[in-house]
Amino acid sequence: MGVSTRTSDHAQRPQHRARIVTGSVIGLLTAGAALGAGELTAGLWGTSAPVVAVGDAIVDHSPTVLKEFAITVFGIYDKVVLVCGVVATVFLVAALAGVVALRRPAVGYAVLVLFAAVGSLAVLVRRTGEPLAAVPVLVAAAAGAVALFLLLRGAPQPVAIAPEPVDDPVTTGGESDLAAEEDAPDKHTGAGAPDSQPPTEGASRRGFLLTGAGVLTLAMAATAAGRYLGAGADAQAARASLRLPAPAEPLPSLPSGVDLNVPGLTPFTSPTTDFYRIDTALTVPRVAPQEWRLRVHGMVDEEIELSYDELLRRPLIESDTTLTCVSNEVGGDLVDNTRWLGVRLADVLRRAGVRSGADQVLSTSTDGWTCGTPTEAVMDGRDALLAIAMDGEPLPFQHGFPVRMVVPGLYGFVSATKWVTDIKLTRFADESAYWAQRGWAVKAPIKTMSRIDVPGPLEEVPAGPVTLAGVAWAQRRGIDAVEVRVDGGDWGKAQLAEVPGIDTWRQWTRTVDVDAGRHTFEVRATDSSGNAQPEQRAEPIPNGASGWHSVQITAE
Ligand SMILES: Nc1nc2c(c(=O)[nH]1)N[C@H]1C(S)=C(S)[C@@H](COP(=O)(O)O)O[C@H]1N2
Ligand SMILES: [Mo]
Repeated sequence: MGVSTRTSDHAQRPQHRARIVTGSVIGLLTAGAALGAGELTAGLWGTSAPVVAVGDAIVDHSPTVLKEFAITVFGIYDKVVLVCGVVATVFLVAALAGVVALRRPAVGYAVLVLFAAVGSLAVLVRRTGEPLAAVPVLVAAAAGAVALFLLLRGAPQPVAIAPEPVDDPVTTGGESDLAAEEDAPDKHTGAGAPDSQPPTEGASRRGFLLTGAGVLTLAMAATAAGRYLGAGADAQAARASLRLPAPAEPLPSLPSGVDLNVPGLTPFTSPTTDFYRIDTALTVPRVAPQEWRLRVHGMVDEEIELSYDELLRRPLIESDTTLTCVSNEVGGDLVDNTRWLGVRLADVLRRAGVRSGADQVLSTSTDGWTCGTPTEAVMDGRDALLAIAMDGEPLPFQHGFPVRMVVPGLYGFVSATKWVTDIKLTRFADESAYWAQRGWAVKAPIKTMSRIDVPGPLEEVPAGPVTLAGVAWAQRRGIDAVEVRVDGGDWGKAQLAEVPGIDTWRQWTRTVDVDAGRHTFEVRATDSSGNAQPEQRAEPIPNGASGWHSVQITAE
């Protein structure tokens, strides 16, 4: 009797420790699964991750002195420290709850419910009237419950180590806890236990480890994916709540005659949702303005760094500029026009002080794409912008939010860096940009070009008068004339729409008479420097397509 009691004391100590370890692991993994699921759902949902929401709620409801204290002590890392504190608390409570849950699972689930309640409260006090914002918290709790269930089911059952007469109690008690535990299975089953035996503790431990590893992997993957997606959530929220400052130099509203109102003709101002998009980005970068910085360096007198707020405090100007892609084929639609709002890049460069000889403005986007623009083009007085808005709205993410470059007169690949964060003054002789390295031109001014929008290719029209209409562009020079001809006949001048300046495309229209049958219409433009658009065809590579656009139609 006395011996048996003593032996079970020895045996219970390792058991006790094993239970604490197992229980803590279960608790930590459950918390990991819950937080991971919360991060992922928040990332997909576009709201704050549960821990961040709790952190925000704490910030909102803590006294100013405390906030100031945190900022003084932790500086810009105060938010990080706070979130880490929340996470540490969750894990600590979870570890304790896990130990208890091993014996009383209900306690584990109750703690999850408690977390869900606290988390939901934290989200909802901030986002009143948005009950769905609590979804990530609820999903987190549900994932935690599933993980807890699986882990508890797979947990090695603490096996009572019954004293066996042959055992020397001193040896058993003297062994390390780990060794005593490790030995336990053999004592019950012996080596090479037949498969028909109920699962041994060794088997159940392996199962538990597998379950644990699975939960851990999923939790980490979910956290990573959620973080990745969620990075956009901040940016999205910031963009949505952005108030655009008024321009220091507003433009008058567009002349009423910019649109000729011919059905089917491309509108003068491209709706932003239809604006062509060209870039190398697999996923659209979502940069939060509060995180955005522009570094200006290289061949400058003084390197500078600008925050988004600093940029917005500089005088903003408006500019009507038509953007064109060098890959645009004759007749293609990789060209669009809008009114941009931004800061003059020349002003920013002048502040840094451009050194002589720096003939290239090499700009880089957050995703590492580079673009080389002649310094001259930026400094010569044209509306070379660090743009923040188009058509009265903050740039959409896919068009470069929060800041992009726009330089009239140059194809986009040498001028229009989206998500721009770095500008280096350098020499064309020393460094080359992304597309220049890939066989495209180093310098690429936009060629004079015209396009027929109406009638469309192979359209059938009634014989008699047919209205032709389209757009023409020659940014920096302006369109002086557009001519059309039918079936290679005489060129006839088209009527031109009004334009606000020389950097936009210009609508044109002309009515011609056609007999029944097939006809070919051709168009050509002349810019204000007197250059007529050449007939000779050129491929887009290396410096832009050329040639006359034509359409064939049938008149009946
Ligand atoms: N970061 C980045 N900016 C970029 C590009 C790119 O690939 N990455 N492509 C350029 C090209 S080739 C063009 S034509 C314009 C197109 O701008 P949009 O997509 O806003 O129309 O963006 C330019 N800016
Ligand atoms: Mo382009």
